[in-house]
Amino acid sequence: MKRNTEQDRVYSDPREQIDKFVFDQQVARVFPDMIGRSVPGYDSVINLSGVLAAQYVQPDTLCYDLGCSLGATSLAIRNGIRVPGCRIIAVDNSPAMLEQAAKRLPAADGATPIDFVCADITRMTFQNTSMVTLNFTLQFIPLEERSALLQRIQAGLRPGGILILSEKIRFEDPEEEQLQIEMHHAFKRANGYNDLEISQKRSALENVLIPESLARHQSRLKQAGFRRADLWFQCFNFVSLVARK
Ligand code: GEK
Repeated sequence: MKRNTEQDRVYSDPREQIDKFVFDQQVARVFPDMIGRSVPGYDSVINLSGVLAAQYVQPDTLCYDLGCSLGATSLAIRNGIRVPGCRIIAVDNSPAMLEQAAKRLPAADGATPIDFVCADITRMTFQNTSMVTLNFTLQFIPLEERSALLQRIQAGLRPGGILILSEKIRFEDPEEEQLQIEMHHAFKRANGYNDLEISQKRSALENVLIPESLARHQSRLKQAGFRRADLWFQCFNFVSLVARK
């Protein structure tokens, strides 16, 4: 998706009190700029989701893009799909995000349709799907709801179907954790964020974005019934896994 949006300056002015981070209009307006400058490897993960769609999406199935924000992953999947009869269900519970998504979606006659749905993904069931994406979304779901969500996704997948799970992770080794955070902050500074913006955003995300270790993700995916869950991408403390039914 093109980054022809306003620049993210949400945390640039000093705040007396930092409220919890929410996906409101202010964030939705600058979202492509915000996520591109904050998540190392974001563009690669999104574009490669399209490559995986070309490989694994099966004819006459649904693809679910969960926590779709402005629809970047949905667009990559639509560009990637090579088989007929598919639909993409793009879900987010932020009306502000979906409003921006609708404004930006380029028309593509004849291509796989994308339905934007405003819903809480922890309250959904999934059916007849060959590809599900959770690109940087599970990290915002309460810890106690994560297993049940993954089990429902697994249940809705057809044999051979995949889940792409992309997340910020934490590391068990305290020194590695520190070094990865240091490198992530260097990435943000290189993209124009200053130390005040970095620290205010970090406070706002405390207990809102809850990262877990790679091992924890892999064991939960196995418990949810996935045959395997393999790492296919890592950049600093951001990873993507492909889990297979
Ligand atoms: C991208 N995947 O550009 N139900 C539905 N949506 C939710 C829920 C929920 N319970 N909780 C959070 N969200 C996108 C980027 S952003 C990642 C995903 C980030 C939504 C939330 O509204 C937001 O749009 C998205 O999950 C997370 O490829 O901002 O770091």
